[in-house]
Amino acid sequence: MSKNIKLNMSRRIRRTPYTNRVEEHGVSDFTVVNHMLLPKGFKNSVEEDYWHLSKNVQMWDVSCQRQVQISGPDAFKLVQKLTPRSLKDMETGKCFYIPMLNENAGMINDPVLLKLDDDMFWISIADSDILLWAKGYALGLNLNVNIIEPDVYPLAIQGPKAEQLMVSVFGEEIKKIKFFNFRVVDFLGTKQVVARSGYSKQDGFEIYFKVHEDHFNITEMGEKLWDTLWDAGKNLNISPGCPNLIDRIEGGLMSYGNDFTRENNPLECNLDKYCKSDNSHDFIGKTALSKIQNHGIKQKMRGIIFNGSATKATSQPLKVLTEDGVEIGQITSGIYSPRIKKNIGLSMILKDYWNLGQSVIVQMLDGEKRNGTITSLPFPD
Ligand code: THG
Repeated sequence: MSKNIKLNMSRRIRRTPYTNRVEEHGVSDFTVVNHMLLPKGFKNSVEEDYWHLSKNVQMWDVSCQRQVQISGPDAFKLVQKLTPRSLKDMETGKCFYIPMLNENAGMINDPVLLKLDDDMFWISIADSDILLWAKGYALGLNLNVNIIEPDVYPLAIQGPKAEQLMVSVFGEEIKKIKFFNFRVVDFLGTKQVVARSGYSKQDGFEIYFKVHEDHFNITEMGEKLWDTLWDAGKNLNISPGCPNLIDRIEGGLMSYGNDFTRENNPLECNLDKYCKSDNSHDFIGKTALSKIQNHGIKQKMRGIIFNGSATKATSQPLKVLTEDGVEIGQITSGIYSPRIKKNIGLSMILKDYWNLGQSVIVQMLDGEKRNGTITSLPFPD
């Protein structure tokens, strides 16, 4: 598509409390996730942002990680039915990465689940309409739950200096938050959920900024949070940022809708550890999943390192072939890695070819053929 075709902005493409700030910082483009704007880049190249993220601290508007809040007497029962991962031992204050399946064991989302209380959960979703799915299922089962999308706008603080920045704003307690745990901290008299997590392989935090009833001006409060963090980060070389494609691919973090879809089951996505076959609980897709567990899978997500000039971020999948021209997969996220000094990509690969070290051919969009090798995920250091 030509560079000067613009996406028409309308109310359906929702702005966030930070969009004004993001625009003031010179955002170059957006994508849309969960019907909400997600910045894709600023003034610097993806590569400059990658190096900055690996050494400093960045602030990301990830408000599009919408929360599906499930509360009430049947909340646990419903949430457990939505995932093959057992939540039996999940404690309040924990974050769990959970696959969500349809009746065919196809992936419909891969959110982060937060347990706020025994009868209160947030599902921090990737790009599909889980609010409707959960409501429909609860209605069908006649469960006693309340399901809403609360006014929560996650702001991510990512990078090795993230802890230092967070401590300066929220206090020493921040240091006690372990990976994939959260705590409730104070911000200007409001209670905010802060988790140690984020869509990168760097250290970092996600502030699930919530607008409380007595603050009807969401944007004003959001900008206050943004400005407070920004001012505290100036001496740490803070910059605005967004999920970085190089860092994400190197880290083997998959993107729903890009790297996997409803057509894929969780085993193909290397999510086996969240789908133990000895789980006793019932969940959507259980019968289909156990069939797949018994019969085995046909393809699996792998890393590919490939030669040739530095490729820009893939906008369309690149075919992966054998030397004889048999199609064995497609790279759905790919880019040049300045650390590995080769092009890298994520691809589902057919079973006969998924062994590590297997030689493959990557076909560029103009037809050019490049030599490549299958590698493990995350990419080796
Ligand atoms: N943060 C929050 N919500 C999200 C995302 C996020 N929702 C959408 C999307 N991202 C969900 N996808 C992922 C994928 C991977 C991880 C988080 C969200 C992740 N995984 C760790 C890993 O693979 O190393 C650890 C998983 C674990 O130990 O359970 O961080 O980024 N709020």
